Amino acid sequence: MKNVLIIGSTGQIGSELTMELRRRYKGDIVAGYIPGAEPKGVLQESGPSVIVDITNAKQIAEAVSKYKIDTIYNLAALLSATAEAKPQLAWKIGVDGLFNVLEVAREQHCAVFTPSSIGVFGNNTPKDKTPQDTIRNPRTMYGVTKVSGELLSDYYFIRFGVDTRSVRFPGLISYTTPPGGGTTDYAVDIYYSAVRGQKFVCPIAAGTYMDMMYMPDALHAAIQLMEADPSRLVHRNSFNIASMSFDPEIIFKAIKKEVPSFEMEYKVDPLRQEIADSWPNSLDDTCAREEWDWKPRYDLGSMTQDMLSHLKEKLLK
Ligand code: AKB
Repeated sequence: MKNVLIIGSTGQIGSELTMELRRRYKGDIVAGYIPGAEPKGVLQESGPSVIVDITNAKQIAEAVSKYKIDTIYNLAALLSATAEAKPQLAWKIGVDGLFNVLEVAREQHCAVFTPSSIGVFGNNTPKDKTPQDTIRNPRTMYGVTKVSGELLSDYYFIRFGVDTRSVRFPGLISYTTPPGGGTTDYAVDIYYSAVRGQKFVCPIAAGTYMDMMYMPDALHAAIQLMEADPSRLVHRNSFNIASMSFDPEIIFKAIKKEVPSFEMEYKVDPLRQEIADSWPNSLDDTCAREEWDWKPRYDLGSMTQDMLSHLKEKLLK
């Protein structure tokens, strides 16, 4: 029996993670949302939901107490490009919000999962096969909030024994809920253009490599880490995880193999390009593999076939 609160349950990760947790666990899997982003359809019908604004500590505490929550998945965040446009709000949600969650977890004895990101790394970090323990000096507000979140989460574990765990997600690709305001969003948008029969206008330059991951692997990583034997964990906040690294040309070619008429042109967005240039080309995820048996299931080819077939169903029905 597990009672779980998902903060940010209607976002890109939350909408799928909530359903996956409901499939796996008995108990209350509670979808936390903010007004204006209410759960709909099966997400709303398949379990309890509650208004939880991460900036409101009282709301978090009341939801945790009401549903006897043992684990919080804290998915509230602004993605990298949006965080540059709204740095104050990004801090308020990413750091002040996390502080609220950790305090409630300390008082009410919950485990906490908070996603980190490849955005914790910056221009001085080794670019290829970026190690687990290395320089974290981002120059974006998104990266600053993610590094702060990693440090704060480790502090709560060391100082108070709160069971905090985290992974550094790469760009996440899914056909369910689109991301918004991220630097890696192009790798989702490109599939929508291919299925709609449109030419894709790519905001990231050819030759820009970033790590990416298919959503089923990302969900599996979060849940597998939270279920991992704590005695094996040398690291906690946060683990490098990886499954594929590509640039726009490589993903374009993988899609064109399935959709021969597909075309792409470039119109580089300077903000997103600057952020992408500061991120690693690829991560070394050896520690995640050794400490909790992380292993991705999808590569670019199998993800592309799955994405295209689901998007055809969704968009062309
Ligand atoms: C973004 O692009 O901001 C995110 C991320 C890699 O953390 N998808």
